[in-house]
Amino acid sequence: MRAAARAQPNIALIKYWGKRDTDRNLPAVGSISITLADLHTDMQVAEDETLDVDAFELNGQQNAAMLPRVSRCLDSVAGRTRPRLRVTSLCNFPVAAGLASSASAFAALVIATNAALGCGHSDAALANLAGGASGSAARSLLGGYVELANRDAMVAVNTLLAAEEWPLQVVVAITTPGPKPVSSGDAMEISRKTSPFYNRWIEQQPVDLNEARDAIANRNFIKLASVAEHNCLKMHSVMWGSRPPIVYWNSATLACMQTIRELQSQGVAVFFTIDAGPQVKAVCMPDATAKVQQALAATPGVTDIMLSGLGPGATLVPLE
Ligand code: 2P0
Repeated sequence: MRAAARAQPNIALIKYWGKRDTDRNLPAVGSISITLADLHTDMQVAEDETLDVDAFELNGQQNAAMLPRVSRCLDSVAGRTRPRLRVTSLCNFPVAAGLASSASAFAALVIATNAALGCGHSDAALANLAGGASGSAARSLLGGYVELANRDAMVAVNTLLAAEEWPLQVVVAITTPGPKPVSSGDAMEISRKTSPFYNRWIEQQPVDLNEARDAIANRNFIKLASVAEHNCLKMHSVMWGSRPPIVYWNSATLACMQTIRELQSQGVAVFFTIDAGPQVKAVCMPDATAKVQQALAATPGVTDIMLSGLGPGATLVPLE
């Protein structure tokens, strides 16, 4: 009645923004992401008869704020008549700051819970359970280049390319370590209800997905860079056009984009992407990593740099 799992966050290159069903947390669009190697969440799930309610500890501290969401995810995996569970999460990167910590957390949580309680869910079912908790979590079940597709009332994830088949690097420039002001779930709903660009965003997504899928299949960096930056800026345009506006960027976010533009003009193989937070993720060819890291570290407002290659999907790990 105990199991542990490790999952890595993923970075969307073609973004998920918008829900077509908030109750089941179904995304309004498909998306394509890369799973990271060097950032991770370790999640342990253990039955504990002494508890009256579930317990959730994040990085050594009880976390009451996240507990309802964790308990809902446990219910969805193991049913409401399940025993009370003690959930312990260790995350080696900042949480709730636009670094996809909910993706790695919920991917690891469904895998560990399924194993701890012997629920016997299929991989396809686990993707829907992870996605039900956090849309992007379904993608962290798999490694490398991952596509999430909408299929009727379900999501389905599949690997487009394994990490080692095109081992790009990611340099993350941290510009503010704190949590974000508006959760991405709330922000998506504001966009759906108020942004004049929302419907066009949904309509155009298949075009970007096709282009990115093709670029990945052919390992065409220039083409992937072009469609990923376009898709990222289009998503942020939807947010900026919302009422109230949703602006996750700060001045350092823009400075990092400028740094990346300068590197590109020197022929460095790098592109940026930005999620629901002010951090900038620079995706680059391996031989460009040192140059990209140096340039971003020297950009005003950057407080920290994290490096990661591409890695595997969520897996069970031995109990400590
Ligand atoms: C993504 N983001 O595709 C997009 C890009 C943020 C910007 O998925 O409401 O935590 O839990 O389903 O997955 C972040 O949102 O949202 C996200 P919920 P999630 O990575």
